[in-house]
Amino acid sequence: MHTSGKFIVIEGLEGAGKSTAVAIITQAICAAGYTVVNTREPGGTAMAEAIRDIVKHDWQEEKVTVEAELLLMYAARAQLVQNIILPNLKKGYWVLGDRHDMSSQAYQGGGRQVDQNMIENLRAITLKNFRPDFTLYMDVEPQEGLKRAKGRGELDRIEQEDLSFFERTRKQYLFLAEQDTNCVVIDTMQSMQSVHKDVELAINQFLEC
Ligand code: T5A
Repeated sequence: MHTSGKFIVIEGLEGAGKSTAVAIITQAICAAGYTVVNTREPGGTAMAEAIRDIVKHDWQEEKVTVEAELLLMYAARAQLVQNIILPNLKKGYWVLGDRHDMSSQAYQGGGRQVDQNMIENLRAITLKNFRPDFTLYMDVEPQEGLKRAKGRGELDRIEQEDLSFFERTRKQYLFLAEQDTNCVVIDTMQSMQSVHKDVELAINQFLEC
């Protein structure tokens, strides 16, 4: 599939500092003279935002099952990729995603221990050969990430999972990051100032390529 803009993705556990990274990268891309479109997953279209609400808070009194969660993540991704990401890339804009497919591989594949073949099949149906041009994985120890997330307010449905869920998710993130030559890992256990510097360095190196 031919696109002329670039698709950059920020990944990481809750409290990893993705919002800060998004702000730094948006600024760097704009400074390089490109138009940036920001997206988030699940979400980013009217329907995908409704799905976000369900996966973050359950549906009224009805619990979201593991299978429904997986399918909803991909339904939201299909809406966002077809309606927002691809049309903007075709216009030559850069798209900066707060989460994308690596989140499903890590949370549903690692955290929920869903069979990888099942995820691969959904990925093939939804994305075909579409992949990010560059991914920044913001690595944080789960305990620290959850502490930061708690400091920000009430925890949502997924954030209330136990520590072992986030440990499995992080392990899978690290495994995926190591395999992906277009992915850079940022250590966010450092001070915010050091994280800021590392993010700037990574995006500037990508922009210089
Ligand atoms: N999900 C999503 C799936 O399970 N499968 C999928 O396929 C997809 C797409 C989405 C949820 O859905 C799940 C994953 C999630 O559980 P979300 O709101 O998009 O939810 O994601 P969250 O991770 O919950 O978003 P957060 O806002 O918690 O994470 P951020 O953006 O990484 O954290 P941020 O930047 O707001 O930072 C949190 C706090 O930490 C501080 C910040 O100032 C802030 O107060 N902080 C630091 N403090 C000290 N030192 C540092 N280095 C710091 N960096 C940040």
